[in-house]
Amino acid sequence: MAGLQEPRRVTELSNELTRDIDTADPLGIVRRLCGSDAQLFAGWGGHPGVNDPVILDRLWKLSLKTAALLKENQDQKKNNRIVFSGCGTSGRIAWLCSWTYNRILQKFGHTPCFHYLIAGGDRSLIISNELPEDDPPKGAEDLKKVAEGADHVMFVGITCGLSAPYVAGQIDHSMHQPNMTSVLMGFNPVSLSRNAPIEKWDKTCRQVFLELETLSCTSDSAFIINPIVGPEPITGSSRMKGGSTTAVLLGTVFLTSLQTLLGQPILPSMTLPAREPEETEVVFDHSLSPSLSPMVSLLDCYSQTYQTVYRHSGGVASLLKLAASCICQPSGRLIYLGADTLGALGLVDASEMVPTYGVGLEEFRGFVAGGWEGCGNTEGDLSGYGKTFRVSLSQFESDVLPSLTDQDCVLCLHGSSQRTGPPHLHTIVNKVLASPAKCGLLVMAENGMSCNHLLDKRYETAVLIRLPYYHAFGKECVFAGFALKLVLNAISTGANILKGRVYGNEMINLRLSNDKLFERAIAIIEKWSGANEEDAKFALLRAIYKQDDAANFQYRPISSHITEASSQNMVVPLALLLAGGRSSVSYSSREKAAPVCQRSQGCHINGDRPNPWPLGHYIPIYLTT
Ligand code: S6P
Repeated sequence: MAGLQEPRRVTELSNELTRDIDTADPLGIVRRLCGSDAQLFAGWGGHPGVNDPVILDRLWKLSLKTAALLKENQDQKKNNRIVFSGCGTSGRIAWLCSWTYNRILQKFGHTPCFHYLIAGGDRSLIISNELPEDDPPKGAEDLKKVAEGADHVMFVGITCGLSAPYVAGQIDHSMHQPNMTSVLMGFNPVSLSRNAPIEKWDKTCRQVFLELETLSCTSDSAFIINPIVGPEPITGSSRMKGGSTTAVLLGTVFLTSLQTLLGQPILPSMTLPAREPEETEVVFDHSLSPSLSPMVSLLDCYSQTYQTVYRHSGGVASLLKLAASCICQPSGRLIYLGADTLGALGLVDASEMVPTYGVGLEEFRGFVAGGWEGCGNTEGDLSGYGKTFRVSLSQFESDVLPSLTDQDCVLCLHGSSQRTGPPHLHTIVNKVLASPAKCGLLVMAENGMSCNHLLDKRYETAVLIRLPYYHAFGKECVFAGFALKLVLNAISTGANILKGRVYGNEMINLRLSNDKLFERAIAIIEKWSGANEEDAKFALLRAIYKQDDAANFQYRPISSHITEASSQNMVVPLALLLAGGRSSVSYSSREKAAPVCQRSQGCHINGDRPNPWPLGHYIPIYLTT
């Protein structure tokens, strides 16, 4: 446990801009997310942000080092690899970015050299499989495998909270290898990185990351990229701002390196560096360095994409409202359909709902044209693992389409440059439009492209977002993907808020699937019940083991509590009741845990919800039918 005396990590703090997000209507939710996302570019709390010269300098040095490694592959036929790695959302962004950058290399006749690792393997790309996150030796083992036979490996370990033991194990390995460069990416000061003991390991994340930080002062084989972007809009939900910042930083560094290698501008309007990067004297004021300007322009493209998305707040709110009107129904579902990177972003957004809000696997789903084929994932077709992994449009047609009702919302994700999209997407969309489901359309449009062909009056809501920047290197939907991530995050988060799964700005029905989430649950119980840490933990154990006296369970390792809790729903709400002394386990478990749509449905979707809901009122409704 972090302990009470330990300051909380920035990524686990409550964001003051969203503290009342659960009382807001759809537009109010989107506006609050806009404010929180602004911190991605503006920075937070006097710490260096992404636009701070200190961070820009590190990004620039990293992009130079990468460009040099890529050049060696080209000129000397070296086998240098770049490996992005992380857990949960960080691993998913690692996948999407490595896939995109490899396609760019291939397009220009180069051999792909980007790899990704995700704790738990490819299955974790779309399900919450968070226990492997707590396993440093497995992290190191996965890294050793992907590094086999490489001349040099640039390892980029991503952990938004500087908290994942899996990544700590990898950094601990990589920083002691002569042929590896170690890069740690996360959004806390290193001094606040997680310091909890790790089962079956003799170090903490903080010990490893501090060692890397020291090394980074003297060696060009160690980098810490940790701009502070403020707390998440839903406390601890690093899929949101953490994931977005990861995408922006990886793009800023690695697209710049690819530009240097390929001699091709990322955007047609961009100019190439005036001098060879090797000759560049890196200065802290980037306006003085002509070579730095393409990298900074790229960062500005992301920033303008963010602004453009939120200039469409009304449209995003109307899609959110449509989705929530289904999610708030007893068996409502939200289903994303799309192609290519945009379709894959739908898969990713849907997959994050289970651990964050404790929803069922079927409630949020994504499907992508062609399924796993062409998704650039290491293990190829995963559909054999079961229904959740059947993600192609044909599988949607056979598994889901026949069961669509008017409680379902299907959201079609289009890029304008995809014309009508792949023929199969077009056919399926027509079938969905003829079904009882509510259909929404979201088009990420390139400036100047007509989108009339995509519009169909059978859509209940259609939103078109025209982006100033869309592609990178003429084909890859880099900025469209970033814009779509922001919009989908807003829709799915908003739908869960309106369903009543957020209290204040806390995810109070999180799934306890790893050590970090166990810690977070205790903090939530402490905060809302007023119990101290020890009592909060005891209440949590009572809720997990469904025993009023959980004394026998206290000394078990946390991993066994997690194993017991990870498949249970409503653990934290029950623990809150118990910690507040309002109930006994036997009383509460006699009551059926029920969806909370009774309190939200039909009221605060339309903005007339009592404000605020007192906890004493809220929790009993949550737990009883
Ligand atoms: C967060 C998401 C989680 C995290 C994962 C890694 O919204 O549900 O899956 O991505 O726990 O976190 P981190 O801090 O190591 O990137």
